[in-house]
Amino acid sequence: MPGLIERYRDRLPFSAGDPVISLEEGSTPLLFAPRLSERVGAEVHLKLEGLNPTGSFKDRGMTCAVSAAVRDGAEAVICASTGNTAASLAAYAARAGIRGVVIVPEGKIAVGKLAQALMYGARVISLAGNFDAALTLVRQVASVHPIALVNSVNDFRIEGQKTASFEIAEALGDLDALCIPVGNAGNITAYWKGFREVGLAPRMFGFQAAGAAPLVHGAPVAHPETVASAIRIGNPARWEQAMDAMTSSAGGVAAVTDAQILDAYRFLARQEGVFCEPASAASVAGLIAHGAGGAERVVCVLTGNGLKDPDTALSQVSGVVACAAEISAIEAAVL
Ligand code: AN7
Repeated sequence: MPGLIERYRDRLPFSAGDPVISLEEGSTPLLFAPRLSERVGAEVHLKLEGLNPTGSFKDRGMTCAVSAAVRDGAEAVICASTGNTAASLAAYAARAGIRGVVIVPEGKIAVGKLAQALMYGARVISLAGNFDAALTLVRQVASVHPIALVNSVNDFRIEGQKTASFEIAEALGDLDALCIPVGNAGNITAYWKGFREVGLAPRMFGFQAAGAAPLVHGAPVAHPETVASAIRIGNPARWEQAMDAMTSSAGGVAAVTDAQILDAYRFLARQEGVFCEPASAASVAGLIAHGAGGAERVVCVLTGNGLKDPDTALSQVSGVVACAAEISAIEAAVL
């Protein structure tokens, strides 16, 4: 499949001769979830964004943001990140042949994401502060130096990410509700824009981790905490737009506890064969805990791949079975 810019150029801010930096992102599966559907009493589909080239939905936005940066002559791109934006930026910067710089909160990014950012060759800066502090600082740096800021405050990110709604519309025709995790609130903003552009208006339900739920409280959270490190964000940049998406679609925002997130995380792996990362499971945790306003057909966005965070996965399972290299021991272990 061609990448997003090629597929949807007529609905994206790119012209025919513009450079395209792509890893053939998008075109991700929309998988029916029979057991989850039975559990919540609705027809539930999972948008598997973890199957993008770097394992998260960020690639949709990054192909657009980096292509635009290259078009505009940028020699470097920068972001603050809880991990996935960093991995994606690093990959697209490598592909473009420009410098990538990422600022991540010290000790709070999943190990797979860190490995990605480093392998793709970005400069990885570990900040003694959280995501919100990192975002404030990169905005300052990008405002005075010729470095393109590619966090979701960059409108090209929203443009790219809205294409997931186009794909859902193509696959289903229509849907009643969308459940999505909310961190910095770029993705819910993008999905709503995409749905509006194809004439759909599903109810938008955003879910935040209970320890990092500023939209639920109506006030920034100074010290956000959650096992879902990707959405450990206390002051979302797209706050108003996220609230607008939820209110104008008659959806809503609610919190899910870490225990609820981890329950959904295990359920998806064991009952549906889908391994997503903890932040992604917040969409399903929210659907299970709060419902989707009686919607019949629901899409849950699974934003990132489970392989990104092996530490959390291993904390949720019993260990491997040790065994001597003898047939009787093997039989005892297997049977
Ligand atoms: C797996 O990488 O903010 O509400 O810096 O990685 O658009 O922020 C990640 C966010 C959900 C929330 N699921 O999306 C980053 C970053 C996963 C994520 C979100 C993120 P937004």
